[in-house]
Amino acid sequence: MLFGRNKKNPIKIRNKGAVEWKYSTCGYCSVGCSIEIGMNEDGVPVTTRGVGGADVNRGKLCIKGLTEAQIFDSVGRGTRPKIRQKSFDEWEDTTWDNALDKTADEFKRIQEKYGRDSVAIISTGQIMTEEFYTLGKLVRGVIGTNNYDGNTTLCMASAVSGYKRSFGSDGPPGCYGDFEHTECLMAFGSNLPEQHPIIYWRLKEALEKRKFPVIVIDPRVTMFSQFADMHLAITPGTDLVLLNSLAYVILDEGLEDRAYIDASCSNYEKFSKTVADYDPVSASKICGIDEDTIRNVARLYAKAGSAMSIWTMGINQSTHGSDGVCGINNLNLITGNIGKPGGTSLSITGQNNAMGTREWSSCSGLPGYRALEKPEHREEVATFWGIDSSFFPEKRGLVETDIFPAIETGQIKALWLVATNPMTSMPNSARIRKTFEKLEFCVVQDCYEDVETTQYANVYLPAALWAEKRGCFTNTERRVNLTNPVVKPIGESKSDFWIFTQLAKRWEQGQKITFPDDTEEVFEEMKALSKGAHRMLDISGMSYDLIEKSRGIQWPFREGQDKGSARLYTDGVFQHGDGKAKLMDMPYIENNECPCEDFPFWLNSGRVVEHFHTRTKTGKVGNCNKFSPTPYMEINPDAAADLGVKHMSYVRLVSRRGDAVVLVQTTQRVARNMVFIPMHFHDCINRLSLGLLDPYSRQPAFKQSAVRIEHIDQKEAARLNVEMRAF
Ligand SMILES: Nc1nc2c(c(=O)[nH]1)N[C@H]1C(S)=C(S)[C@@H](COP(=O)(O)OP(=O)(O)OC[C@H]3O[C@@H](n4cnc5c(=O)[nH]c(N)nc54)[C@H](O)[C@@H]3O)O[C@H]1N2
Ligand SMILES: Nc1nc2c(c(=O)[nH]1)N[C@H]1C(S)=C(S)[C@@H](COP(=O)(O)OP(=O)(O)OC[C@H]3O[C@@H](n4cnc5c(=O)[nH]c(N)nc54)[C@H](O)[C@@H]3O)O[C@H]1N2
Ligand code: SF4
Ligand SMILES: [Mo]
Repeated sequence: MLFGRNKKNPIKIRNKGAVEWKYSTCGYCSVGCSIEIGMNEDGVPVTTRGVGGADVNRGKLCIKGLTEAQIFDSVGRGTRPKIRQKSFDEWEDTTWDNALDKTADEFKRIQEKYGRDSVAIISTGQIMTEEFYTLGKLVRGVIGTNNYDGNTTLCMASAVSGYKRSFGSDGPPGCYGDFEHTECLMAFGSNLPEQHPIIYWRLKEALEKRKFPVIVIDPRVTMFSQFADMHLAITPGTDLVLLNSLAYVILDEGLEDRAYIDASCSNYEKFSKTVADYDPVSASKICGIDEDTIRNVARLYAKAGSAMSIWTMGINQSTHGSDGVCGINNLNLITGNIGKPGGTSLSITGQNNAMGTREWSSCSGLPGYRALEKPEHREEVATFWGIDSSFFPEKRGLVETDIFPAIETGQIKALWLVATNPMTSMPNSARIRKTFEKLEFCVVQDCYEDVETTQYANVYLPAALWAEKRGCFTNTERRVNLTNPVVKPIGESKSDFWIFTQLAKRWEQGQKITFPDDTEEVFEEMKALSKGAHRMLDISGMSYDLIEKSRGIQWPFREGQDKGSARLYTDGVFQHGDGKAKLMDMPYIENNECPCEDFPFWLNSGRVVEHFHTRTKTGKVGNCNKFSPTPYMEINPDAAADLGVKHMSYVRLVSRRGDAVVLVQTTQRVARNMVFIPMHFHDCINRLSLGLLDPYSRQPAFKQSAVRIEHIDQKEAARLNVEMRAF
């Protein structure tokens, strides 16, 4: 029976019975939304809402934030420490003492036998900043291995490296408020509406008040490109060529900001000589963007009163990732668009606390953007912690993508994973799986015990989830925000902070160094370490109370200041020794695994709005999982027709590394020579990916490899798909 529109029942939002709301920060992505968690009469989290007075999200949340209350007690949460003698033995529940004793004993045994660096530690971008700082203290100050890194090598390493090469330091110089001022925005390899929905909403709000051109550079027709004024469907891996060519046009037509270049930039001669080879006619042949468009975009950008660029994984995850970042920085430097309202080079970060690890974890050096390579920094931190500075290595050790090959060759024997799932997220999973088999000892510390890496773990440490603990996250725009514990950690699980401090006690040196009892004390310690006239990363004016009241504060925020700093480098002075930014001269060298006769399709990968990474969380939330419950591939309908492949049938994809069975989704989003697969599924995209490394950042080129498509018996495929998922 048909009802008239006005007779339809209105949508009813079920009353979830929240009687109290508790303040926190969303635990998923780097947008850093302030969130309130609704508790029912029994003190159980039942729902969430955005915080109206928070500058970041102004009351809004995306689908992940809106369903976040469902992940506290979802299936797969680890509630007890577990232990087993060999990887494939049965798990046994154990006590915390046992699990931690075993971990410390094995690390000590292995270090004694094979050397200090034979134990590797890989952490994350998803624990609290105070936890990062504490882990850094434990690793650098107590355990003493130099093979310590985070999953941020898969994510933000190219941005970090590019910022350092251009500006002399890491630290995104802009903020979301720049949308309100800019006259032209370019987005490179970023699908903002799906991956950073609330930043996108901020951009849309700005666009509703005042029109300015939005240009999206992405080989795929993303949601962002559909909303943009111009979409530049670039040939994968060639952004550097486009960027050099944009600079060519700007210099050739005299559109540069000469005064800014003279006052604030070095290396102009070499830079201008290199970009002189990238005239739009030659560049268009490589990057696939026609010469007129290159000229138009260059003029539009250079003539705008202020112009900004944002970028995410389409740039970072490439063999030219670091160069791409420098290319974006070059563009903004020669047009005088750094540190001014609406003029910036803003890397959109990934995980909720990818920034916190960059700042404080000591993964790439020492806390507070200090470097192992600088004797004065080693001395300063050693004195502060009360240890001998000779205990520190004099340069950074291996990063995640070099740690796995070092396990393969037997150089590393033990691995401790904190909040990361490389079995699913590293390229070439078959090789990673073999690598795990070579370990003598493996510890997995995760909120979920069903994470794939536990297959190879000897010890599993159940960690508390984000809002079961207290501490800070830093978001994309350098805003430090507070997370509060709204419930106790589930079962016997413990905060990562507790785990680190308890483990520290099991070393003699760990008893000598002070590890505070709670995270607020740790924050005070970090504040003290951040203070200094020339320190950019100064948080000395912050306190937990003030952070919560302000709904987040941007650093630098020095003692006595009444407002955080929206932008860096506003005075045109940079962190290189000469105070200048360096214009980088970077010729393009083609080294991608390009499509060929045997593997005729580009394999691109990325994300969808409803899932987060390896789905340990969103895979268990009904409203997220129902949109894409199984691995699938986007293919152009014409390419599908050529191959006789039908929409919603299964195919086998084959690369030089391995194969994967996926469901076909025909769509014009991808070109005829490209397929796209979401990264979220285990035993899928990364069975195929190559992941060549960027020479500076060592970040894998997840988005550029080659595959072929083969037919597969449909019943066999359905069976295989179930079996593969079940492993
Ligand atoms: N819903 C959701 N949101 C998330 C996450 C999530 O898992 N789910 N993860 C968070 C994290 S950690 C991260 S790092 C971010 C990632 O955020 P994004 O980088 O925006 O997401 P991706 O889909 O990985 O990649 C972005 C785009 O890069 C394009 N691309 C591929 N190759 C190239 C190229 O050569 N050049 C250019 N210009 N573009 C290219 C792809 O087609 C894709 O559309 O998202 C964060 N937010
Ligand atoms: N093909 C392809 N592969 C990719 C990418 C791509 O675009 N394409 N993107 C890459 C990028 S940008 C990223 S960031 C990585 C992400 O890769 P991973 O870091 O491996 O993925 P996650 O699923 O986020 O894993 C984080 C784990 O930490 C756990 N966890 C969450 N919070 C906490 C906590 O507070 N404490 C503890 N102890 N555990 C916690 C979660 O349950 C989860 O198991 O994937 C990379 N891999
Ligand atoms: S945009 Fe990011 S931080 Fe905001 S609610 Fe969504 S997942 Fe959470
Ligand atoms: Mo990421």
